[in-house]
Amino acid sequence: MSEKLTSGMLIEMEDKYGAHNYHPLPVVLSSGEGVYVWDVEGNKYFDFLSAYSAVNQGHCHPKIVGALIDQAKKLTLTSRAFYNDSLGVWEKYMAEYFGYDKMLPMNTGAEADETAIKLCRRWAYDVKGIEKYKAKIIVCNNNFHGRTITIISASTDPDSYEGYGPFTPGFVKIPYNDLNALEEALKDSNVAGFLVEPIQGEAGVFVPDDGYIKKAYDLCKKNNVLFIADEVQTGIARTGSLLACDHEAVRPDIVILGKALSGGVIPISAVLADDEIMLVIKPGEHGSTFGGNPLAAKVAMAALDVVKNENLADNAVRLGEIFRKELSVFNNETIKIVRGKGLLNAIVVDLKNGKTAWDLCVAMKDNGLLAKPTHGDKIRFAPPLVINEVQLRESIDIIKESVKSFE
Ligand code: IF1
Repeated sequence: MSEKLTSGMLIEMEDKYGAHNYHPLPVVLSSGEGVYVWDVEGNKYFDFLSAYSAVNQGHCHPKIVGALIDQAKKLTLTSRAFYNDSLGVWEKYMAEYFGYDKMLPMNTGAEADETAIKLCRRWAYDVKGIEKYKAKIIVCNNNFHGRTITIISASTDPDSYEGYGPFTPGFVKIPYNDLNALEEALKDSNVAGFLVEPIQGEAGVFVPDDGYIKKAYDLCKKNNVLFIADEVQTGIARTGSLLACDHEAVRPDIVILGKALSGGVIPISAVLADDEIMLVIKPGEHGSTFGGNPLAAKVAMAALDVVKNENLADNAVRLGEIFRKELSVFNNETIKIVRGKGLLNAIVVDLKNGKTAWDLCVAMKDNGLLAKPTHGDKIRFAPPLVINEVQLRESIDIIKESVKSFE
């Protein structure tokens, strides 16, 4: 009886009834498994976005979905007005898994970033002794930390902040990958923190020079400033180590996690820190209705078990090297730069005849692979970390064929 909704009808519906805050590729997905997604017409695609690295463990991973279903039948939400039988277990699990005294659970990446900013400011006044409300946090040009008013106040991208003022003060913006600029900015004794992405995702997977993170950390320590790593996108094995900061053996003072902490099943984020920092926030001073709910606790533990049990970090190292090598030696006019770490990669393209990275993404979609352009000429490639070598090589062939069709 019921009429089947086509892709065209569903796109029209979104256009008519939904806010226009996105401009998706014209593909309407209805199911997913591992590295694959299917559209409503039944076409199959490699997912090379992985929901912006939230689906590192692959779509609908049975262990994670199983944990979700089991817990959903028992208890989903209690609020933090009461204890629940899962949160403490998860907190202990996180402390042992990541090696921090404590965690503070939230839901979205932006909320976790906000939490880290609050922790940093409270630490500035209560521990470091900065004069009240004078604390500053250093951030980098071209950062992406989320969409709240405070976070866009730290943004240098007009698409993110333009038209939304007045803005939250207290941010100092410096160039990324520039240790001299950091050293200079750290001379201000009101600086309390340095908030940084170990690799800039939205900027087009911009990987800083080797040693930047370590030297930046050392400079922060020298100046009694908190080194705060936004690992929302780079964390949870995406770049080939559990955290991207692990590549330089840096242990940040505060770690911000989101996205793949749930394997893309429900929104789960968290902040990790040791007691000296975490305990500056007292009961009633910060929180969230859903943060720390038992469903999230069980899903996050299952999602992190999968990362370890399936050696996703090692797989990201090995397949990432193949991916970059194959596309680098692929001799053509179009791909100007191939860069990234682990399975967080991007290409910078130069297309002729007024064609854009968007057109190339549409062509790849038609050939069975989904990716999204960012900032005009860049395309990010970040498949689920459960991808195997055969699937990766098939995907590389699709990318090459699509590129060739533009030459
Ligand atoms: C969208 C980008 C990726 C993040 C880092 C915090 C957040 C994000 C390092 C906030 C979110 C997203 C959000 C998504 C697009 C996406 C993105 F292109 F915008 F930059 F992944 F590369 N810190 N990143 O990357 O997390 O509140 O969204 O859970 O549609 O806006 P959130």
